[in-house]
Amino acid sequence: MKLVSFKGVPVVRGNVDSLPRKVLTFLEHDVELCQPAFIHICDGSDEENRLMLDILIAEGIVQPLPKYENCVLAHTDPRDVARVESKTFISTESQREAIPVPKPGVKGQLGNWMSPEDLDVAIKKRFPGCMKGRTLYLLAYCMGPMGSPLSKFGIQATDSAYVVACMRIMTRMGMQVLDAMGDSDFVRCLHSVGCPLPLKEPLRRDWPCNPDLTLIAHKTATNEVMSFGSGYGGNSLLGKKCFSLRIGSAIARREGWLAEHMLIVGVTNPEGVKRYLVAAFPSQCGKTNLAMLTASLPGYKVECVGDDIAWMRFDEKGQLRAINPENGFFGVCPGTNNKTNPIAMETIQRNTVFTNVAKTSDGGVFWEGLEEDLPKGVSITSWLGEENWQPGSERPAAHPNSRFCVPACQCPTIDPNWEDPAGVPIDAIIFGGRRPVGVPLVYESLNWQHGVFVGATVSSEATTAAEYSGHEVMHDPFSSRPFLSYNAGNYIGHWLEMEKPGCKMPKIFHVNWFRRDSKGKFLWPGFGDNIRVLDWILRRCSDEKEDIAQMSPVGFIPKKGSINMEGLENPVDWNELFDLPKDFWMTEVDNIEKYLTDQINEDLPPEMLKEIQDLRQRFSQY
Ligand code: TSX
Ligand code: MN
Repeated sequence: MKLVSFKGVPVVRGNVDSLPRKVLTFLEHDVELCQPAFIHICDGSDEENRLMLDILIAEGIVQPLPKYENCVLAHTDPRDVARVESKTFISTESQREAIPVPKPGVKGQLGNWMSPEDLDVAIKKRFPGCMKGRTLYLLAYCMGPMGSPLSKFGIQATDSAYVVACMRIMTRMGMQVLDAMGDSDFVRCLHSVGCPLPLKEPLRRDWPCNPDLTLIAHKTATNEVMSFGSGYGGNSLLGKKCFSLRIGSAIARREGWLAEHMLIVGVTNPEGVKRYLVAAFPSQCGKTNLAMLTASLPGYKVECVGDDIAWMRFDEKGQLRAINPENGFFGVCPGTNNKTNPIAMETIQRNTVFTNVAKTSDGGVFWEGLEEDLPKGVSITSWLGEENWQPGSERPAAHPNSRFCVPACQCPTIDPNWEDPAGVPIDAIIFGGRRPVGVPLVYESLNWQHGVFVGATVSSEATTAAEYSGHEVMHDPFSSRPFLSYNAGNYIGHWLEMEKPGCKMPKIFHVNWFRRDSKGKFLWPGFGDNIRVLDWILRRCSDEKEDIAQMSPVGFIPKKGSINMEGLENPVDWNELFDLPKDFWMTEVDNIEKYLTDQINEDLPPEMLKEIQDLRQRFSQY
């Protein structure tokens, strides 16, 4: 074999000479900085994927799962299991571009900023020589369908074969992208696990990472991402949160479109009318479950375009259109089962990379809430390697943030138009949260500006990291708090500016599947029955004006009986579901006002102050 080298580094796979000039410049810089032992230009082929999995198996990072077809299981260092918000930074010239300056004495919650000078220091402390002894994999990928004018290219250099295997699933990656790229621009992504060879200290569970020095940095002005020290999920699969949301929303602001943390689905009613909608929810609200909904109403069908990210822009006719920039699902395992999401269960039977779930002795996977009876004599080994794990054990079988990584095309309900280069037409935008009290099942905003306010004030019940403090309702504007890459005030401003003459503005709704009665019981059955709410929403978007909505202080709510409740297993209490307790809402308005003015302060668009006043006014007369 002829060994070609680049900057003195052997190229073990791929042809450096065939790379577009700009890609070559990028590679040159990263090779000089990181000093890898080998270079591998990824082609995205099945054969290459096999090679990656064989390397990962040999290194003890993944193990095969013989119970399924071409599935593997990875276990990480227990210190590297999730995105780390505190180590995620946006670097811009001025701090105020990236994050608002909170009121004096208030701690900002809307992102972390680093000066370009400090970032340079941080990079010089981490990246020089960080790939010594390792292979630099060069990935060329496309976010969005190949050939779509809405898609964007990315290049990622990484020293993790696990990242190569997952990026191949989550993005369109390989030769076809390099061929299509030509001299186009691309987002520059550099990733290292931060463990040059020889190791300074032994790996834990064979998983290379560097938690002390973990840093995920974004230079939004130049479309660059630099990630160090973590091999997991959003920290390392840079096409996802870093590119599609953080860099993406900064590009979208400049170019006049929206990059949002939203699922996309198509809903067909019994009359055969199909409409698409997008929905944003904070974590733990079942976004992937809604994206893969099995409708409980006869004659309805829900098809999935995406479960996490939507890139949206108005076309020349003024119709909002959306693409899913991703090529796969990176979903949370615990809680996924044949009742909550049978479509996901079917999707993950093949070609899936599982991470941090438990393993069964017959070569399968297991997690909390799988609700599957194990065959006789089959035992469980927990994600931490605890053998013969038993239910009720002190530690969970699977890590709560354990994941499946699977190609979207394997989803049985993937929408036939999911890769349409033009995107799918969007008629409704849904925001939602996990709200145990006060917030009705569904309401519709009064207009676009009020809808933007609804998005800006999204809150959700979340288990707080600290001890057993229980659940607390946390603000999560546009369900994008961890993904904001420019000043949240400007983010709201950008949403307001989307409303333009000639654009058909989609209606904006808010849903809450999680309201509880005084005894703590859920008032709404949720899951497949959510189709009843989607149906009401889409009837509101229809040209046939049905008389199904009434004005309320929060916006339009369904007229009693206008949501189809036929065939529900148990009757629901309509009055409780749509009750708007005045005392709760007066407090809620105060909370919203405090949060927005504390956090966004001088950068809060005055339109939001007007919406706060109006909401308070409507309730004070209620
Ligand atoms: O995903 C959920 N959705 C959306 C489904 C399309 N979950 C799970 C949330 C954790 C990720 C839900 N949980 C939903 C829901 O609509 N609703 C609930 C609350 C709930 C849980 C159980 C029951 C009813 C409501 N009923 C029984 O257990 C019988
Ligand atoms: Mn997400």
